[in-house]
Amino acid sequence: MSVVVREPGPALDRLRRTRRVLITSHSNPDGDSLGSELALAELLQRLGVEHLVLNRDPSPANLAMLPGAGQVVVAAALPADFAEVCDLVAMVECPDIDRPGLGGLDRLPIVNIDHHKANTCYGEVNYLDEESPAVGEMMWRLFLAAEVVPSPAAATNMFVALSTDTGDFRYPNTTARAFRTAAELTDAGADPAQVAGWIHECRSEASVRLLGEALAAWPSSRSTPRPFDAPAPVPRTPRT
Ligand SMILES: [Mn+2]
Repeated sequence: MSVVVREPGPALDRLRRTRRVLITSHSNPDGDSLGSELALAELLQRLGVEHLVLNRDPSPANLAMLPGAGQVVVAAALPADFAEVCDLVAMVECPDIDRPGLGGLDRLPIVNIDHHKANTCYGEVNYLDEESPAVGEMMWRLFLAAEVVPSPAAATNMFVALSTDTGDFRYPNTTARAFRTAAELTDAGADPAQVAGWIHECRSEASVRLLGEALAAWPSSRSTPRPFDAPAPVPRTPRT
C-alpha cells in the first residue's frame, strides 16, 4: 500500500521502524539535494537509525564545506549487497525513481521526500509538498515532528538547501514560509553569511580557470552598456 501525504508524520514513522537506511538523491547534486540528505542523516542518527548516504555523482566544489559532506559515498552503482545491509531507501528531491541514476533502488521499500509537482509517487510512503520552497524545509518539518532539536550543523545544511533553491531568497518560491523557516534555522545555529560565502565565493580551480579563459577571449573593443547608464532619450515625433 502506498501513502501520499503532505505532512511529515508517516515518513517519520516509517523511518523510525528501520534498521539501516540508504539515503540518496538525484544525479549531479545541488544545494537542496545535498543539504537535505545531510540533514536527514543527522535526524536518523539522533533517532538511533543507521544510515548510509550514497550519490552517483560527486558534489560541486561550492558544497564541499557543508557539515558532514565527507560522509557521502560516491559510487556509479549500488553495492551488490545493499538490499541485505539496508532495509529502506530514503530518496530526497527526486521526482521519479530514475533520477539518482542508480539501478535497483526498488529492491527495497522507499520513502520519497520531494517538492516537485510532477512526482510519480513511487514510494511506499510519499511525503510530497509542492508548496514547500525546498526539500530542506520539509526536512525541518521532519525535525519538528520528531521533536529533535537539530545541531547547528544540520540547521546549516537545511539553510543551504533553502537558500540555494530560492536563489538566495529571490525566486517566486520565496514565500513567507521560506522566510519563517530561514529565521528558525538561523535561531537553530545556521549562519546565513557563512552559507552565502560557501555558495558564492568557493569556486573550483577548474571553474576559475574557465572564467579566466572566457574573460581573456572577451573582445576588448566590445562596448557593453553599463547597468547604470541611462538610456538615451527617445526623440519625440511632432504630432501632425
Ligand atoms: Mn529542490
